[in-house]
Amino acid sequence: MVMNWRVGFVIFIFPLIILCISKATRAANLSSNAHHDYTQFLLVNGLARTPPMGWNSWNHFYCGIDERIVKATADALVSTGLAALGYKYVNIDDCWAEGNRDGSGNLVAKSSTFPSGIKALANYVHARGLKLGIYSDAGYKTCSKSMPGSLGHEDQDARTFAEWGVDYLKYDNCYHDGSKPQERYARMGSALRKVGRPILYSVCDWGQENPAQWASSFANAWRTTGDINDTWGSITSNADSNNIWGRYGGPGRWNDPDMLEVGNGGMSLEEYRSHFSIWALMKAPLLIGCDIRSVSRQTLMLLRNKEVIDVNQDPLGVQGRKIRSKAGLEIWAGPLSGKRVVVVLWNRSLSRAPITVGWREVGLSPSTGVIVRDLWTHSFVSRSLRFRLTANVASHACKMYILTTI
Ligand SMILES: *[C@@H]1O[C@H](CO)[C@@H](O)[C@H](O)[C@H]1NC(C)=O
Ligand SMILES: *[C@@H]1O[C@H](CO)[C@@H](O)[C@H](O)[C@H]1NC(C)=O
Ligand SMILES: CC(=O)N[C@H]1CO[C@H](CO)[C@@H](O)[C@@H]1O
Repeated sequence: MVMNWRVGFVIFIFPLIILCISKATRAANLSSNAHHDYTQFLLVNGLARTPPMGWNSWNHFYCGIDERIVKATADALVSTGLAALGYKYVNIDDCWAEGNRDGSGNLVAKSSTFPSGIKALANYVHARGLKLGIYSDAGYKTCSKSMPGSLGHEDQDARTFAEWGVDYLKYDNCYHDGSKPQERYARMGSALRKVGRPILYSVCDWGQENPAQWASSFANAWRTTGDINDTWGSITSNADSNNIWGRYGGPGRWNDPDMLEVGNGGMSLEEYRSHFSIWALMKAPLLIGCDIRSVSRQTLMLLRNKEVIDVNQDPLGVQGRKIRSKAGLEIWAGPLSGKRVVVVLWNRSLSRAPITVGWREVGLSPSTGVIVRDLWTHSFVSRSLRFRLTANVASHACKMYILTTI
């Protein structure tokens, strides 16, 4: 099934738009899940059936990376148990290559920081049951300006990545020629399809020109936002921007509000808990952005919450969304497999307050008895609750539940 993005647009996106327009005119009805009909449309590479999970170097290290750090991170993913929970992509971001291509026009790993080369690194990572991701740019230089981008070298670079055993490409948007991202990103998508190795393709054009509307025929994920940073303002703003495109995500193709900041030190524990919970509910890629070699117990407690990870990796693959918001009171919810519903009560304001969610607003019949599971206390709140649930939520904190009708 090889197709260019225009054909993809007509076959996949156009019906989705019609579906969205017709759905948007109705009240939220989470049990009516027309999206489910589209889960068969995985990309031809078959990847990202559920949102990708792993680690990326940028949020903590920026350009300060080398092969020692990447190897130690791979080891730490295994020793902390994170790898066994699904965090399997070890992704190198910007600054891994020499400033110039070699005589044949190939990208070359930077000899001062990656002296053994990327293929050796891929072997190292693969030997631990993990996968290696790399980074390039749909322009002439990457954003750091320290290495070449792939614009005009798409086929050659895709072949290089495949030869090295790369499993994932994050493709950035700096220093391009002014042409449309639709064209520049489709070109790399088509190059990757030809190399005979499944490479997860992650579009990073910062949401420009609404990639949700055109990237899903050739990419496994696309950024919906500008770069995240380690602040409350950034995670709330990225969550809201990503929320707009909820109906376009699904198995094989995900909205991406950017990599996790959990553990980088700029936010409180409760703020990081909210960040992780909402990213999981939105079916965002869960790419850890802290230094796993020295990760704290508290950070591990968040990142290793299997009940929350299971929401993110749920086979139904429907992005949860904001269903109510008033005076900092927010309810986010979405359907899960097995006719279950995930709910996050999120208090974005400055003091503790009660938040109530009614069964009707999440698509459940009001008088139905519901089993309520708290995913952060790992306990059952009730095994037969009717009508509604109320919780006291501290400032900037959240509660996360799965509702199962009896
Ligand atoms: C939600 O959708 C389901 C399935 O299409 C339907 O049976 C149910 O009546 C709908 N509920 C509401 C409240 O619209
Ligand atoms: C962090 O992100 C927020 C929201 O996008 C933005 O307003 C702010 O300027 C950013 N801060 C830094 C230091 O980049
Ligand atoms: C979601 C929610 O209940 N938010 C509350 C947080 O606290 C402030 C101040 O008490 C309330 O006004 C919000 O409604």
